[in-house]
Amino acid sequence: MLKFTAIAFILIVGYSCSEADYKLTYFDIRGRGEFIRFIFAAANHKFEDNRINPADWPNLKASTPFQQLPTLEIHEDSETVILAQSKAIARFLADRFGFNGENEIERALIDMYGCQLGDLFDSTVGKNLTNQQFDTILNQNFKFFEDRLNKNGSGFLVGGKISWADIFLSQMTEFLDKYKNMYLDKYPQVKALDEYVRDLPGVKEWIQNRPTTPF
Ligand SMILES: N[C@@H](CCC(=O)N[C@@H](CS)C(=O)NCC(=O)O)C(=O)O
Repeated sequence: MLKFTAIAFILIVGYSCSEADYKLTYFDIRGRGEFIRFIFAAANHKFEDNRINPADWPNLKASTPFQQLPTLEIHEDSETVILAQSKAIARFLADRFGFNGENEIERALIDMYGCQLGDLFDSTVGKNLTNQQFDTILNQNFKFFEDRLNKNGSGFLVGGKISWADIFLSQMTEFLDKYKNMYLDKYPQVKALDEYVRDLPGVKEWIQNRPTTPF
């Protein structure tokens, strides 16, 4: 009887704790996928980094929810869920891994900053801006985040611990390439946050081992 109970317990616990498998599908670039890869890295959580060849995209496109990438396949308890929209994916993983604040207000602020960073990506990366337009947009954004970090005082954008918005901000600085230091030297709080994120053991390891891509 004892043996039976023990086996049943193991089965029930094993079933209810079955771990999810994650497959992130994106192109072989950092683009809109890298901050999601950073979230996995910061959480030290493994995932399948499925980088598709542009030649395979036309065939795959129709099978994605909005005919765009990234997508995240979640395999859990013999079910598969497919998420699209990079920020929805980020929020979901942030909830899972503890990067989404402590209450509704914190989550709303994290969301607001994450959306702003998404807009910053849309208005700059791959856009044909003049140097002056680029400089104005970046300084406006960095100044905003520098002020938030100063006001919050914990080194993070919201509350007392790291959130997906902090991770997103750090990852976005990579798009500045060789101009990164030139900008970040003017915004010491943003620079310190960026260094903190890149120094997390999982992120550090990810950056050392990830594929090298031009952007
Ligand atoms: N709002 C979407 C935008 C996704 C998006 O624009 N994906 C681009 C790559 S960065 C794409 O799939 N392009 C290929 C296509 O539209 O055919 C998100 O944040 O995930």
